[in-house]
Amino acid sequence: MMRQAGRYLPEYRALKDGHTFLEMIRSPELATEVTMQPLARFSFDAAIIFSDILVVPEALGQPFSFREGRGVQMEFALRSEADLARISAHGAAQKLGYVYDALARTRSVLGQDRALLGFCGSPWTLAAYMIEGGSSADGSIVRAMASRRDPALQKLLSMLTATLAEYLRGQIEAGADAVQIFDSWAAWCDDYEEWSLRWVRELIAALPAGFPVIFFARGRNRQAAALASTGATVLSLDWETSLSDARRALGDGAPALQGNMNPSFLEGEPLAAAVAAREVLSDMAPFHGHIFNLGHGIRPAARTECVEAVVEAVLNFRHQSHVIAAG
Ligand code: 1CP
Repeated sequence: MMRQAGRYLPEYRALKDGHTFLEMIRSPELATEVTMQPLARFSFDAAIIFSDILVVPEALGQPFSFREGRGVQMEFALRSEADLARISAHGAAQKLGYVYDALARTRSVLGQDRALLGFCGSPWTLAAYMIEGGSSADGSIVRAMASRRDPALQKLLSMLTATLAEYLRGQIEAGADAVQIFDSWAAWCDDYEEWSLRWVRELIAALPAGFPVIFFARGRNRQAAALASTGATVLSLDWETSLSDARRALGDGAPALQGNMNPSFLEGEPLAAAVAAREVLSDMAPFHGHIFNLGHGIRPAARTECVEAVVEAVLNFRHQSHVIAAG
């Protein structure tokens, strides 16, 4: 599940009492421990490495911290070609050795029956953080740069794409079984093909042929065919659209679809959560190529009883469909 670690688990909160988030992601031992926490509780069949998309801007020379309350703050904002001199792609992917170490460590304790996911932000989404100078309500600055076709934005996207390609290849070498690309601020992109999709396509093309890539583009679920044109193996969709509608729009075959239960069901009653999970599964039962997941990250208010109920519902559903298939 996306963002499977985090504040909904008491054991995560306990670890966080003694360490900052940044300490935890920079320590391969702690990152492995946090990655494994939900796996010890629940029968998930994949783990996503505990890290953050913002480690890449940091490796390029633009550190980040957390704002009081909510959101992230970059140490400075990139606004012009002159500002680009403050960052450098040189050796950036090598500075992320702690992520590769965490992946290798996690791979060795995870067991062969569970998949390990690496990840990164999309070039556009990372550029948005770097240009806005942190979390933003509307992305107005990066949007304006795109609409005037600012060469600084083009250069930044190109630099990010090259660095991300090296970074993902490092993750794959370290043992990731698949990688997920998060385009969380896809909705801010007025010409989506020009400023995001073509860079994602270039990034995917730079990975080993056939390596599984999952693409998540928040707010773009209705454009599944455009998302598929990146060459992604799997599209991760939220609950904005039904998976079966997306499947029908795409036709049979690749890409597979991941999703898309609304995570707010994890904050209510376990029975209702199980019903919601079965609805997603039934919707996709007539089709091949579905990976059950939440439609977005798990939130701090999620109840472990609800997560448990959802996992059970998924396992039982799978079992039933196998029985039906066998009969
Ligand atoms: O304890 C805490 O409060 C830290 C919360 C937290 C966590 C658990 C942050 C801060 N990052 C993470 C880990 C994380 N982030 C993972 C690892 C998997 C896991 O822990 O289960 C992943 C895959 C991410 C991805 C991520 N980080 C995205 C893309 C996914 C999405 O939600 O759209 C984004 C946009 C970020 C930036 C980020 N990191 C953290 C926060 C609070 C934010 C969002 C800031 C904003 O709203 O702009």
